[in-house]
Amino acid sequence: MEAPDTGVDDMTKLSYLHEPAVLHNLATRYGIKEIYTYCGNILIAINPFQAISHLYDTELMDSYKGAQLGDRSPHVFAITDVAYRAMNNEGKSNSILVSGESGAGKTETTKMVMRYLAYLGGHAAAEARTVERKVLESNPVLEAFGNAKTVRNNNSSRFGKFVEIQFDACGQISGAAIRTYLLEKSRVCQISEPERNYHCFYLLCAAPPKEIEKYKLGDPKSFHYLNQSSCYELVGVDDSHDYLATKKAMDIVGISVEEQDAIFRIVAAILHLGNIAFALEGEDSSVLEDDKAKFHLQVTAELLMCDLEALETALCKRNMVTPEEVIKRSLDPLGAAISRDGLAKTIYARLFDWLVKKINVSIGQDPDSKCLIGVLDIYGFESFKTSSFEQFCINFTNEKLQQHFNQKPGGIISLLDETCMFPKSTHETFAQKLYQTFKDHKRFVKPKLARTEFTIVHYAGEVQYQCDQFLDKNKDYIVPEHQELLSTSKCSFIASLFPSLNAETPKSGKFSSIGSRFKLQLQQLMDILNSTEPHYIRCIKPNSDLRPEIFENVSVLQQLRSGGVLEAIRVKCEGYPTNRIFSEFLERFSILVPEVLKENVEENVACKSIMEKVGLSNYQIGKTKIFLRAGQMAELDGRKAKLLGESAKVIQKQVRSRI
Ligand code: AOV
Ligand code: MG
Repeated sequence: MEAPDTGVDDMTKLSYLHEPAVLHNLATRYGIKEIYTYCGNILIAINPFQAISHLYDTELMDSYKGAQLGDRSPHVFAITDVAYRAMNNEGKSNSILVSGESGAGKTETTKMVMRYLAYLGGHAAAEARTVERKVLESNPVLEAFGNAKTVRNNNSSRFGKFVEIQFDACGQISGAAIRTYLLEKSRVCQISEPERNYHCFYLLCAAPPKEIEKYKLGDPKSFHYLNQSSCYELVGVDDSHDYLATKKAMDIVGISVEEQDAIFRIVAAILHLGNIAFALEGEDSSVLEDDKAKFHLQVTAELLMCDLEALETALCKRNMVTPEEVIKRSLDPLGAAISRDGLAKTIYARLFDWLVKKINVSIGQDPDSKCLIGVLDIYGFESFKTSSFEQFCINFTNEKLQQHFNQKPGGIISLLDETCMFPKSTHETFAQKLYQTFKDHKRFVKPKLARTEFTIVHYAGEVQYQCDQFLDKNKDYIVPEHQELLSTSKCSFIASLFPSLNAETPKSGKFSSIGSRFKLQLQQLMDILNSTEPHYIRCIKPNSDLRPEIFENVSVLQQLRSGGVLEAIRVKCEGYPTNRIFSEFLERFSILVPEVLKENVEENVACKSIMEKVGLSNYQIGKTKIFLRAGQMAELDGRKAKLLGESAKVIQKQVRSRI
């Protein structure tokens, strides 16, 4: 209801639908800690940057269960409830798409969606390792290894995630699958002020003394992979507490004590590996810089359970294969450092993939599940001082979700692949090709004076990309010497991360494109999403200081515009918010006019008859679908419920209360 001091809870109810009114409404509500507002059936969530008491209590969950959207104040539980009910009633998969820029609150919102689904579809058993507990506890595990502090967010997701929660015929959670997308590997070796590396490194450095001793750790400041930035601690985060919490979550998701030991041994090994520094020897060879480097080499070898000399050789030398023999060629110190960083990144990426696989196996899939609810939490749109391949991929994902991508230069990734396959290419030649190919594209800009930079006008703003590492970062490649070294590790866990090369893996030298694989994964994601009924949550970041109670109009407006929210309000008010394919519509409502099925009538005519019988007009019949005005679906549902009679309702209620 419209009340001057609290704003309206659905913006389609605003008397004046212009930008200032929308903004004023959101600001008013934010001021009284009403962070959720509807815009038709889209939920807008403005990050409070503070805990709001009782906002996610169990009592509150109770009150949203089965409530119609709009009956209670806007909430992420309400949207989730709608999705869950739609799935149960229509037997169709639904998805909840959470979007917004970096730090807007996607991950936190997603967790609440998952918590509510676990509440609705959870098992009564007091057992600790139920499917839903495992699904929920997968979050802290993946965050420890895949999240990090960035300029934009202290807990920024550096991978995309799509969680598919499967339900059985009674609406109970029966399985889940977690798909992840392109983890930012470069962060393992390279961070800049005031960011941090992945949380797990700091957690481990804050572990109990026994672990510190076992893994020969110490002050995070002593590790090259951490001390490139002076940020070690996060306000409000206790790393030693989180270390134990992560281990507990690992327990619940089914990671054994032995596996946990191997995992943290690898994390420690990566830190030691980063401290192996090289110095020039002779003209172009490298040796370990000093005793400190030797110490770290030794610890790394111990932790990875591999041969010390073999490790040193794998870092400092490369095999040159000639028709006659294999020659060992020395790398210079820079080459050796690149080799070392490459090894660290590969190990970390494989560890992350292992975690995801393990969690999936442990949660288990329900092959009989007909319906699922997919929850998408991706990395938010971002632009940094230096934006590289990672930012390109992240923003590409956001574009794709925004469905605006058709207007953007497609084919950048294909061009990159072409360049990568051509042996003499450099980032300069790549940039030149880009300039030539896209010079007339309205979303592509060559910055003045730039030789290796390009700008894309994204839906959420312009981003200038630096090409210099695009080629390297696009190549999925493991140095054969590294592969050989780790596949023979005495630690079976580590060896299993590096299965020996076989016929399936691409032959060494054959180029495999990270960009293309990513693009394919995204296409598959879109295909899944297109087969579901989507529900949208738009997260908004009210200020860039990450502080509570500050609402910056300009930035919020920009997010509303680019996220298509204002556009959506307009369409909703004028248009037809709901549509159904004829066959679905008939399946659901033919009970209202059973004759339509008996007579041999066309589907569209049958749909019309139903609408006439119920006395609804002003709808539209399309080629394959019927388009309904706001409220018409509810009216139809109401009629149907009435018709089904009290007895049917009683049965339904009994079924529901069992769930
Ligand atoms: P993101 O997922 O959208 O960014 P997060 O969900 O990590 O953003 O939110 C950033 C921070 O905002 C969290 O760590 C919380 O401190 C705070 N926050 C967000 N939502 C809430 C809420 N509902 N209640 C209280 N605090 C909240 V990124 O992953 O960077 O795109 O890649
Ligand atoms: Mg996130």
